[in-house]
Order: sequence, then structure tokens, then C-alpha cells
Amino acid sequence: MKMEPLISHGGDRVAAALTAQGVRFVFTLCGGHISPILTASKARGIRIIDVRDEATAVFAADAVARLTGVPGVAAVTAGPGLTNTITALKNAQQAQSPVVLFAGAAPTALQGRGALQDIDQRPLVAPHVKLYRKIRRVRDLGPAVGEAFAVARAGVPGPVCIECPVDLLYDETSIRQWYAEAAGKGSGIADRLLRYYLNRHVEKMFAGSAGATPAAAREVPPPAASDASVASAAAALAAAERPLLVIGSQALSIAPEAARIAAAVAQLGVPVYLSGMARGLLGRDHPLQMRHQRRSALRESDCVVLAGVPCDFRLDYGRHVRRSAKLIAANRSAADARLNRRPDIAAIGDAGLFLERLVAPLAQTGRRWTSWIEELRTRELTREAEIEEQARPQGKFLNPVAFLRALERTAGENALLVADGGDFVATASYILHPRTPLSWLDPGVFGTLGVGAGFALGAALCHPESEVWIIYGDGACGYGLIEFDTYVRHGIPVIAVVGNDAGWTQIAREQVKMLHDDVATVLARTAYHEVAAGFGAEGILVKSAAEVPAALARARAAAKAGKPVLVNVWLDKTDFRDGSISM
Ligand SMILES: Cc1ncc(C[n+]2csc(CCOP(=O)(O)OP(=O)(O)O)c2C)c(N)n1
Ligand SMILES: [Mg+2]
Repeated sequence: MKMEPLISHGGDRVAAALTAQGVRFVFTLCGGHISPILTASKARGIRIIDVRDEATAVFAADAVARLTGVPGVAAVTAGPGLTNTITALKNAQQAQSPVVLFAGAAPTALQGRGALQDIDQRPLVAPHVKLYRKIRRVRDLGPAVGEAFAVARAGVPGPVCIECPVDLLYDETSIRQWYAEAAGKGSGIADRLLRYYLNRHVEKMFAGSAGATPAAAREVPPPAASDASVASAAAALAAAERPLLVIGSQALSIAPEAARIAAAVAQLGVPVYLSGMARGLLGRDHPLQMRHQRRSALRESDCVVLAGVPCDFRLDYGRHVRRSAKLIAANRSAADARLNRRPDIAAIGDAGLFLERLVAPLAQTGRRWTSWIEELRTRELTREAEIEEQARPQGKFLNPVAFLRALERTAGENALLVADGGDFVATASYILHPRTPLSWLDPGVFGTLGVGAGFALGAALCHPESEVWIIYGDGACGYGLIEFDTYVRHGIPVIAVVGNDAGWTQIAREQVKMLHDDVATVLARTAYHEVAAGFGAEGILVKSAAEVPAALARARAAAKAGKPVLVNVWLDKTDFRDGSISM
């Protein structure tokens, strides 16, 4: 029998509780406030991945959460360590991704007295998390971890932050000694009062800690839509002539269910558009999956199921679905199900499970929509032919459409695609076909540039057997380029493809048209591949179509041999994305 190591200090209580939750990775950038959590976690067999920016740590934890369904974990130091995470936390909150973040804090007795990096952290972070918990007693550390994991996963998933003051994390003897030294030896009344106060303070901190055990992982049952909503949705679909399914990230909140949800969607037989984390759900080329002309399909549909998709700007606040259509909204969030438009049927609960439950009642009706599907497929082919046209070389360097088509042909069947950028990435989202469920990661509704480095890190660790590609804009790659250092130190062989159009093109496209000035949107043909090589990665420059096959083969071979790679691809300007909006 494997013996549990004895709990040695507060940091180890956190580590023991993380082990109980099945955590395999903690992403961090170190700081004196959190050292005991890191050393104890390592001692218990958790892999510590130290990154170069706290935002990366949270983005990586976010990716782990999305790919496994188990909250991803990051630990950052007090003050600036924590404030650096705010964008990544907000991104996780908006993407409904369950992240557990540990934040350091000044010693309990010194808070508010000018200690190093001591700020009131709660008001800065609380708006971006489901729960902000400040720990005051050692015995609460273990149970707080259990609570954090349960809260992060329950209902609408999201991030949670636990603030752990440094004096709760070290061993009791050292802390008592530290407080005794701080209290001094003076015999005046003020000295004695301080001693009394500090003594009582320490007693409270450690009270009841001897017997406290780490919390075991709690079951968090997913919220289930009512039977009545499932029955009426099935009836509405059976009665429809042109039904449509739109599936978003939230339908894959229970990552281990992905294969079952995919099988269910295929059985439903309803044509489907996939977005966000749901892309790839049906594999590379499923006859039910449509990729183009979503807006016109929605306009024509008489029954639309939005599975984990709110009527936000992506559906023009609900206007993409025609008024007379029967609207069915399956969502864990009642507010999201009703956002901007009241659905005819609201199925409040997990959207993926809802889809599974539709299969049996719909199968009984034997309903099929062959001609509607054929109509949509014909339009797909027409659009594909148009794209083919746009893949023709136009300038001196590479046509992005043609390059991405080459990448689509080359990337392995185990490719996992991370998207971070503007135009180039939006083009990629049409051309690249994610191969399997949960093989596409994008920031989600917050549209945050800079997620790529952290997402790829988390993805590569969860799926070491996969070929992890980051599809970067040259602007976006700048945020996390430093993490090539992390990839090299930790032996993480991601392949970054930088679509180098020497600019923040998605913004330039409209700014120049509307305001006739490209100010602040122009970048250089920077040698990003040399930057990566400087960190010890493989750097490859591609300036012409003829170089593409060899470059991609070299990139894959290097990654296979364990080396991270950056492919710097010089792009021509194209009008592929003209007319699309970015606000
Ligand atoms: C953190 C953040 N800052 C700024 C933006 C605004 N923004 C959206 S797309 C874009 C341009 C991206 O440029 P690049 O990554 O080079 O991709 P391209 O459009 O050139 O293909 C910018 C600046 C954003 N979405 N997120
Ligand atoms: Mg660019």
C-alpha cells in the first residue's frame, strides 16, 4: 500500500488536497509568498511548470480545464503576480472555464501595515471569479481547495481564487518563532501587549489544525434540463422542415463526455454548425456539419437549437434567427438562454447532456431531413469553390488561404489547434478542420489576443501524444513569444505558425477604410523564427509557396523529436476577410 506522506505544513495541505483532486500540473511564476505550495506539490508528484508571465500560467490552466473538464490550477505570488493574471482570469470567466488560482498574500498580522506587495486583492479579483476566498486559518486550507474545485465546476463553470497568506503556508514551529521574534523581548506595557496580541493571533491561525484532513474530491453532478423541455424540444424538431443545430463551447463542459455527445449529434441527423470548443466534435468532414453561410442557414431555418450558445454579438443579438422560427435554447445559464431573445423552449442545464437526451425521443419519430441537408451541402460546395479561387497566388509572398490549405493537408490526424490572432486566424478557422472533439482552442467570447502560448502549454501537457499547433497572427505572437523559453526548458514541442503580414491587419482593414490612417496598426517583417531560435527552439522562415512542404515537414519532424518550433510565414495581403467586422 502506498503511504500518504505526513502533512508537513500549510503549503503541503494545499498540495495534499490538490493530489486528492487528481491535479497533475500546477502552472506558476514563483514568488516568496507561494514557495511552500510549489515545493510541497512537487514533493507529492505534481508537475510544476514555471512560466515567464503569470497570464500564461492562467491561460495554461484554462486549457487544462477545457480539455479535461477538471479545473486547471495556477499559483501566483501576491500583488503584481496576481494583478498580472486578471485578463486571463476574465477570459476564463467569459469562456466558462473552471480554473483554480492560488494567490499569495502578505502575512496575516502584517496586512494593511505596509508589507511587501500587500494590497487589498479581493476587490481587484472578485469581479472576475465565481468565488474569492481569503484563508485565515491553517485548518481551512485543505477544505478550501475542495470547495474551490466544486464551485469552479458547478452550474456555469468558471474560475475561483483562493488567497493564502504566507504565514499559513510554512510549518508551525518556524511561524511561531517568527512571531515570537517579531514580538521582541521588551518588558514595557506596549511590548507585553504586542506579545499578547501576536500570541493570540498565532493561536487562532493554528487552532484545530492538528486534526484537519485534506478534503477529498467532491462529486459535482452537472445540472440537468427538465424532462418536459427535452420532450418539447424533440417534438419541435420532429415537426420542423429545416431544423438547425448550433453547438458552442459550453456543450463540451464535461470533456470526458465528448465522444458520447459527438455520437448523439450524429444520430440526431440535424445539420449542425459548431463553434468554439465544439469545433471538431464531428471529426474532420462529417456530412451533417456545415462550415459556411451560417447566417443564411439560420435565416431559413424553422427550428433552431442553440446548444450552449447565447444570442450575443455572434448571432447579431438573436437577429440571425428568424422571428417565426421555433427557438430552443439549452444552456447551463438561465440568463444566457434568454439573452436578448426569449426562446420558445428553454432547457436550463448542461447542453451536451441535453443533446444526448434528445436522441431517443427523436429516433422514435424516424424523422430525416435529407433535402434540407442536401441544399445546405450544395451551398458548402459552392463556397468551397470560391475559397479555392481565393487560394490562387496574388503577390510576392504567400497567400494565407493557400498556405493554410497546405497546413490542413499536412498536419497530423492527432493535431490539436490553438488559435490566437485576427485575420489569419479567422481565415484558418474556415480552412483548418479540427480532427477530433476538443482539438481546437480559441480564446472564446472575450476575444483576448495572447492566449496562444499558455493554451498550447496546457494542451501539450494534457495530450503529449498530440501535435500541438499554435496558429498565430504576428501581432498576437508577441504576447507570449517569451514562453519559447518555457517550452525549451520543459521539453514541450509545440509548433507555432506565425502568419506574418507585418501588421495588426484585422484592425487595419477597417481603420484604414473608415479613418484613412493606418497609425498603430503596422508591424515589421520581424524575424520571429530567430527569436525562437535564440531560446533554443527550431526557427524556420518561409517566404514562398515552394518552401512550404519542406518547412512543414521539418517542423513536424523537429516537434516529433521533442523540440519546439516556430515557423515564420511571410504573407501577402488578401481580401479574403474583407467585409467581416471586428467590433
Ligand atoms: C488583448 C487584446 N488587445 C487588442 C485586441 C484588438 N485586436 C483584435 S484583432 C487584432 C489584430 C491582430 O493582429 P495579428 O495577430 O497580427 O493578426 P492579423 O489580423 O494581422 O492576422 C487586434 C489588435 C484584442 N482582441 N485583444
Ligand atoms: Mg498580423
